[in-house]
Amino acid sequence: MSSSLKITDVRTIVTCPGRNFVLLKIVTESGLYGVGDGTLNGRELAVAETLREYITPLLIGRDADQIEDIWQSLFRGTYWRGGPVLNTALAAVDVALWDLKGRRAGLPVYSLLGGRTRTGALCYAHAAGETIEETTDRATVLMERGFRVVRVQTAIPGTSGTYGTAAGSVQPEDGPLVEQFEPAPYLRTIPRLFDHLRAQLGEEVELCHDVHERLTPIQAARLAKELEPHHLFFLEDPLRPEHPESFRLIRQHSTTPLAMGELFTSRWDCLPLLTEQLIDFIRCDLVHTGGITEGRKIAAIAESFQVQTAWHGPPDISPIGHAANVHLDLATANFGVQEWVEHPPEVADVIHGGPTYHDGYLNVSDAPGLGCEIDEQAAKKYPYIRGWLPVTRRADGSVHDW
Ligand code: EZ4
Ligand code: CO
Repeated sequence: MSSSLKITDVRTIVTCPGRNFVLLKIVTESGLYGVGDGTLNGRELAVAETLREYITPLLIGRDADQIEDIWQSLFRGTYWRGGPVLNTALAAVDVALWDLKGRRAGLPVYSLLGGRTRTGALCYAHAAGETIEETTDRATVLMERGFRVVRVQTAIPGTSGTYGTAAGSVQPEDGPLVEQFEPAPYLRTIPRLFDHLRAQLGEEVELCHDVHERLTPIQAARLAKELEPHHLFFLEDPLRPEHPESFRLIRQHSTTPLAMGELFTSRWDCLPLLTEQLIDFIRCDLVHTGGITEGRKIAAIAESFQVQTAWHGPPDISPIGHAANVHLDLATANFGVQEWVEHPPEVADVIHGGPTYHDGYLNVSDAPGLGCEIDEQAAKKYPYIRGWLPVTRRADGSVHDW
């Protein structure tokens, strides 16, 4: 190993510039370094402790060139493998090593992954409202900004704090916000939302909707069937992730394209949905699925079955995670679309760089690596604040999927 590639320092940086991020910096003997993202919303310190206590000692002295071997040794070699905490920590290391390799080569990561297959990554943003009219107005604003694809969510009358609407996105410090869900009003409202959107916005704009794993198979089949005339770009995460065979039931009833994956943490979670062609878009979160190394393998399996990628791109992963998404998007033949959310302005104090939006598409610069830098001094100005994801209950008080 050339001494310049010997890992001598691994720094886990926990910071809250408007929201919590867990960032990683891997430094080699020569000062060459790479940056990664290990943010797991609401479980940030579990990942940070895994990185500090269990992973850093295994990285010191290793050859930073050997991304695949380090990946295998942290996943299989440590016996306990998988799950969101361990695979988010693994992703932080993986993404930092790809960044480091790019800086060493003087090439952007997309170039190391095979080079551009497209001029930009088609992206979508979120339009959410307390009423169908408000959702439609917000979608119109996004279309005026150039978005060709828009995710639409609306509050459900008679329930409180519907997923994805404004109130549902806050992260209170003092305990989880409780949201309410009832399938009957939800299943009545969403087709009305799409009736209204198509009447107001026309047929050209591509529309998505995130069910957030809240339906049973037959309920999801009904929704997908009723939405068929509105030609969705995709219906996202209709079912819980535990039993992929349930997607067969939706497929038997509808041609509405389906997307799934943000709760998956490995290629094996995706496999039955891909090999049986039960979905049309695989949308794992690279930051929770072992990083670019695992993401490109998932994309390659998906390509064999004509499934496209739509990597999860929420505000709770940092611009470094978003940059990893877009580098892979640009190099992936079967890329479909990229979810995109703008961060609060303080984020740019701590993390410089990241993807840029222009006229419906995301892009990255040709800077070596991912094109992101962490300002470690600025990160200290924003200490960690414990935050909670919401929980959802039915009208009778029983727990439901958020
Ligand atoms: O629930 O990122 O498509 N995006 C989503 C997000 C996820 C959160 C979980 O941390 O569904 O809102
Ligand atoms: Co989602």
